[in-house]
Amino acid sequence: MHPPARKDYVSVTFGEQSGGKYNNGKQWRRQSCWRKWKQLSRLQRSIVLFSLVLLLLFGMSSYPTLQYQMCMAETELGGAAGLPVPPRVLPEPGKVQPDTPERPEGPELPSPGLKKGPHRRGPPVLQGRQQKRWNTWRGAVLVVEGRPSDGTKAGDNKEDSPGQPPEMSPKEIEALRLEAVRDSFRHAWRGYKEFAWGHDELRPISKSYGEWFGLGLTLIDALDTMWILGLRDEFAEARAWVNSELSFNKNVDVNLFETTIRILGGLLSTYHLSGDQMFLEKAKDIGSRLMPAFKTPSKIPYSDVNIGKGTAHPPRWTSDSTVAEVTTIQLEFRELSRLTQDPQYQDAVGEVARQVHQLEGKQDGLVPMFINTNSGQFTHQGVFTLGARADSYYEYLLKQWIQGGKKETQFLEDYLQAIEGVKKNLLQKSSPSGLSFVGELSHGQFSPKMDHLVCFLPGTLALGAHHGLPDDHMELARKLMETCYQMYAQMETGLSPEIVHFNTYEGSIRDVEVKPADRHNLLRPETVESLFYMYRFTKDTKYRDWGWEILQSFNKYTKVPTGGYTSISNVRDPNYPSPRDKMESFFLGETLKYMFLLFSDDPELVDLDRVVFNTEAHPLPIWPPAPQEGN
Ligand code: DMJ
Repeated sequence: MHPPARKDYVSVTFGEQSGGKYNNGKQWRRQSCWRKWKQLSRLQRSIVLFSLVLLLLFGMSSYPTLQYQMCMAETELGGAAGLPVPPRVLPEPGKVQPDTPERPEGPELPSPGLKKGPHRRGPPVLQGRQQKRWNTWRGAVLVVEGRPSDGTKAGDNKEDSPGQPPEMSPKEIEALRLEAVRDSFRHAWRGYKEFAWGHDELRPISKSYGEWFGLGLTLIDALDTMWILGLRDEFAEARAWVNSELSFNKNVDVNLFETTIRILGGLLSTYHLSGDQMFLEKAKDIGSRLMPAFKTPSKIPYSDVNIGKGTAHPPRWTSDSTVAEVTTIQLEFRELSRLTQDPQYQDAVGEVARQVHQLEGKQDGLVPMFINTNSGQFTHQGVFTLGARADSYYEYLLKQWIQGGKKETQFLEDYLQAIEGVKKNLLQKSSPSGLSFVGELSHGQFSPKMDHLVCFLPGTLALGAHHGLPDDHMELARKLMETCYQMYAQMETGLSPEIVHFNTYEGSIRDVEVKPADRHNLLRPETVESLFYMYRFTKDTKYRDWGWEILQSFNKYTKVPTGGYTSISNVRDPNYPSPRDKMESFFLGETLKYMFLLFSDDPELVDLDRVVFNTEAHPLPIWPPAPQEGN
């Protein structure tokens, strides 16, 4: 009735094989494999399957890296795929970068006369491998139209013939560096536009995108940067997207803090810079959608809000919020109230600040890292840091005082007390070079650990000193700035890791240690931010030179030829810094903006007596005195 397919198959095939004929047909091979598989014991089969799964997982995890290498190979070989290439991250030093067509026509610019190498100011050699780093770095001169920017010919060995670079006027140096930042921005933007337009973050190696909130985070974070850099065409395109595509009426959970500092802050500052009402309307929309976060038993906000449903909740595993997160939304909500004449925003964040001001559990003005949304009390007490989870609490104490016209004295008092607390509890010197650093305290135990995030502090201290706070704040700022710079300069790539540990024991060989898990660089802004403030207030050009070095290191180790920049996993390996395939929105929102402002000598561009930057580098106005106060 029905042919016993399996039997026919077996009989025909085996008959031929047993008859001595050689059969290498596809069907035979398949069937033979199947027989062998059936003959295996259960254990053997499990081992084979397990190995296959392992192989698959390994293949998947190395996919972005492979793609990256192929992308590099294509670039280096002019598209000749298939040839073996070493796993370089960027084209050889001295080669024209693939984005050179974007460079404006014009005279070839000689080097700004940077002094490079260990003869630079600063402490003596801190890492055994520093010499190697400098040798590597020397090759990384910027190339314009096929010629390095220091006036040597491409390929010249500067070790053999150091030469004297032609002198440049300060104006020429400024122009060169500003254009270099614009180039970097354009390059990053090109990748975002091509592969991630309207999405949250560019994944430059896989030429795709990542979503966090699904709100075009990078585009919004970058709006005021484009305005400040004078990139009007790019700005116009982005504005059109915000106007016609951006909708906050979405069933999506967003983080209150991140959305406030990046999106609300970005829209408000862009409104102020451009005068375009559309940005204010969008700011009002997102601001009001974030308000459900404050409906908690204590009025300390939840971390997450669903901006479509109007509901809010803490993370799944706790009812705590992070102290930095609930105390770093004030500048933005206060400004929203001022602009809309609707006090609800300012009232909500003011209540949080009022409660934190009077809470028990601080040590010399230093705050713990967590706060409970039910009780309104600090939790996990006894641990103090100026890094992750507490950092911008201190920043916003000072900045709220400045924003409000220096009248809200409780912010100033808390800030001054906290800086004394830092000096007393967290400030130490490294060995052997005596770098001042800010460590952490855990139940009375000091840890010499410092996050890169702490490098906001020199800039904030300098800003306070500019606004009349004690001179010793500026002294501390100078010392910490040096340390933050060394966190870059002492690494083989010239880029800082996420976290360092300082040696404090006399007789240590080096000052800085980096644990394997801490070797990543996420293109963070804090050091460049502080360099900007330090240069503004001291006019010491070494801060600009340090920023210039850092920009070149970003270009050398994180720039992806097909567009965009990537976070890396290993700042200690200049041969393969392990790209992570992600460009954080703050690279455009903050890092490149502060870099540009560092190099610009136009005090009008951002006047620090009239604006205050939010923690995501979005400038907001310092409130003018009310009319009756002015009289
Ligand atoms: C940014 O989102 C902000 O600067 C924030 O205050 C800290 N983290 C990132 C940048 O590192």
